[in-house]
Amino acid sequence: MDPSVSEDFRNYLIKVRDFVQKELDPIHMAVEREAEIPEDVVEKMRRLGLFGLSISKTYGGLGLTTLEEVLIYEEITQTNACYRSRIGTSNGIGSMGILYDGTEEQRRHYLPRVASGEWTAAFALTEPDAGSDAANISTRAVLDGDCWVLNGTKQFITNADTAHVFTTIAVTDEVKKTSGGVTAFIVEQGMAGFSVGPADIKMGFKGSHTHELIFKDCRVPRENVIGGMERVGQGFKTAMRVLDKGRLTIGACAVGASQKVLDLCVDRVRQKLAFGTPKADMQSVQFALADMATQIYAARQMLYNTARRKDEGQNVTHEASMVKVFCTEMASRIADKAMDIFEEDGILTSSRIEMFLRDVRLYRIYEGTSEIQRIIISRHLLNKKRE
Ligand code: COS
Repeated sequence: MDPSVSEDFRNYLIKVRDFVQKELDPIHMAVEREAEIPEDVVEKMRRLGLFGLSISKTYGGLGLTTLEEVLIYEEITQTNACYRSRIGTSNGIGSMGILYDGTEEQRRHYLPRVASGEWTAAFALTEPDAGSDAANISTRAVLDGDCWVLNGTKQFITNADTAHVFTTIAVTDEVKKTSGGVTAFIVEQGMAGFSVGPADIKMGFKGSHTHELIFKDCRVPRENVIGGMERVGQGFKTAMRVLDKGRLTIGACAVGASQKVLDLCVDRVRQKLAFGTPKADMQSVQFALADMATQIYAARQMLYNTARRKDEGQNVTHEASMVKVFCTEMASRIADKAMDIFEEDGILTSSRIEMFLRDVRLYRIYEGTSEIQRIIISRHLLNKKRE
């Protein structure tokens, strides 16, 4: 345990670990099969405060530091990845824009409800033709009297079916684009002209639902611009700040999943015989485990160090990208190696390896692909912006 965390937090982490082992893990296969987290389990997550990890105490959350938050996510991702998705998207990218840049009135209205889990928040940036190239979104918002009128389509929006609040990014000035022409709005479920499409059918993350969002002359009150009318045009920066934090937490998810896969491999090679002796006695297996553990150790150190630096108020944009690319690519390598160690049994659902192999693949894509992270890192090195 990191020495800088408080006694209170240590006790909370132990409670979360216990909850993961006793409540979440035993049903991880049912959640996968049914593609749904049972509502009574979501209710227990609410009671444990998991929907308010990153929301300040002033607004009803736990107000954890970034380091504390990544420690919690490391625990929760040692089982089915969709549990983290349910809570992490809501009190992460879904509501962070309101916490960072919202008006005091917006914070007081939305954040306590998100922190308690009464309302779920979602983040609507990605579009069918603009995922990585966030500057090229085509959802438009035009001011008409007291409302902004939104038109466009968003895609792959996590928790859209349960969300009440959508941090929605739209273009408000075609010329200025990312430099003053993109605005962040709070769209609420039920607003006229707003609808949620059918659930996507995916290869992994089955218990976490993504949907298309459709805005057809959707009228959003002026007061729903995040930060108020004086922040019209500043929404790209809000989205990028939110993603800086999000990318760190995805790094934590990748480390948590990798640790679990390593633990499963260690158990496996102790029990499984090959050539008449436990596989654990084979040097090739020992070296594979050693390499996995070494990579996880390195990933964890860069994750914690970046989280600490963020907590100190430093700009960690390119370090967060390094964390995301390193940790998530590591998780894929480790899950793939685990498949070698488990051999044919690895493809059985009961091994859990096949689920991790499918799920960790998404970590390399959402909240910015590995290629996007490399663009951010190399731009920092070369100090060069897009022409
Ligand atoms: N924090 C605050 N502001 C930021 C920022 C950050 N991390 N990154 C960029 N900005 C600001 C810049 O300073 C710039 O402001 P000025 O014009 O006032 O100088 C503005 O935003 C535009 O920045 P930039 O020119 O770097 O934007 P680009 O269009 O070149 O795009 C990338 C930058 C590629 C990094 C961005 O499009 C991106 O992150 N894409 C991936 C999106 C993503 O993760 N999608 C997944 C969806 S969420 S599941």
